[in-house]
Amino acid sequence: PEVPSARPGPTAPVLPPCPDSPPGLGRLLIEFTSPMPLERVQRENPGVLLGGRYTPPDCTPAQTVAVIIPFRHREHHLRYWLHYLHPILRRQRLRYGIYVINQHGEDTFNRAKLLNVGFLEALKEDAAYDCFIFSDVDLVPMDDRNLYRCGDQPRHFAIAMDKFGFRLPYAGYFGGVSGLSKAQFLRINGFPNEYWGWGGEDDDIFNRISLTGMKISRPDIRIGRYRMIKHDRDKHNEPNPQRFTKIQNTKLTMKRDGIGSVRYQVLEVSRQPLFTNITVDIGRPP
Ligand code: UDH
Ligand code: NGS
Repeated sequence: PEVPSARPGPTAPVLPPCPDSPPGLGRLLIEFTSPMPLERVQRENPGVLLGGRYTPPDCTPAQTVAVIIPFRHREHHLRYWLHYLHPILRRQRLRYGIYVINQHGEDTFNRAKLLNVGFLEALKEDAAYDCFIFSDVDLVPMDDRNLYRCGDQPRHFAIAMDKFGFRLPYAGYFGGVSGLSKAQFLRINGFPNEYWGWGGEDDDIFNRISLTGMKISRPDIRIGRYRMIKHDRDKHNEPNPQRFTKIQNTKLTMKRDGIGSVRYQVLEVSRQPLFTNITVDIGRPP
């Protein structure tokens, strides 16, 4: 009998790699004055799949990016964030998913612990995530050349915020929006779980990165510009009086306090059209 030829059967077309420097990026006009109904944002982002997932249709991205947002009672900010960020991330040719980590209840807020939860829960949804971008809900980039990707060092994106006069407030600032590869995140044992209330957790993360011999990478100051949505201080997120002593002790605490020790209970996972909402009980300060 005839030996069948080794011709491959019908397969999906192999897409070229996505560009390192996607075309058409630059300065953006960002404002938070006109109201932003969620229905409008959904209508304007039809290519986004349930849960806030997106894959470029015409190229293969090098990374899969999970964007993690710490959250409680900021629906109004989230609508602006989704309105601006989905088109930006799409233009950046990223494969991504959006995870809003919603702290249940009214106990003291804990930003860094929520980010740890986001890392673990995103990976449960898709083991392909290899890059994690941690973003406050009230920060929108003013230039989409600020690519939401990971590199060979941890990345700080929000380096020139309007509220700081478009400058870094201090050399070791790592707040607002940052990104670590899965390997970088695990190398620092993730983020601290023991910063309840406002302040210091980003400095602790900076210390973890320095103590493990990594260096922060940052975009050009002209590109890393951000607008922050103005807001009053939240309830139940008062400045943490322990933060100054805690950031002196990162070297001791980072071994026991981190992604290896985070305890929490997921109460609900809800796949919305533009994001995955994960409501979580993270407990309360001791
Ligand atoms: N966050 C919430 N809900 C809260 C507290 C914090 O969603 O109740 C999240 C949100 O993603 C926010 C991030 O945590 O962007 C960081 O918290 P933050 O915005 O309170 O921190 P920031 O430094 O503001 O921006 C501190 C209060 C400043 C008051 C200034 C009054 N003019
Ligand atoms: C530092 C805080 C950081 C904070 C930064 C900017 O003092 O957590 O200010 O704050 N560190 C400590 O308190 C130890 S901001 O002006 O955005 O409110 O991110």
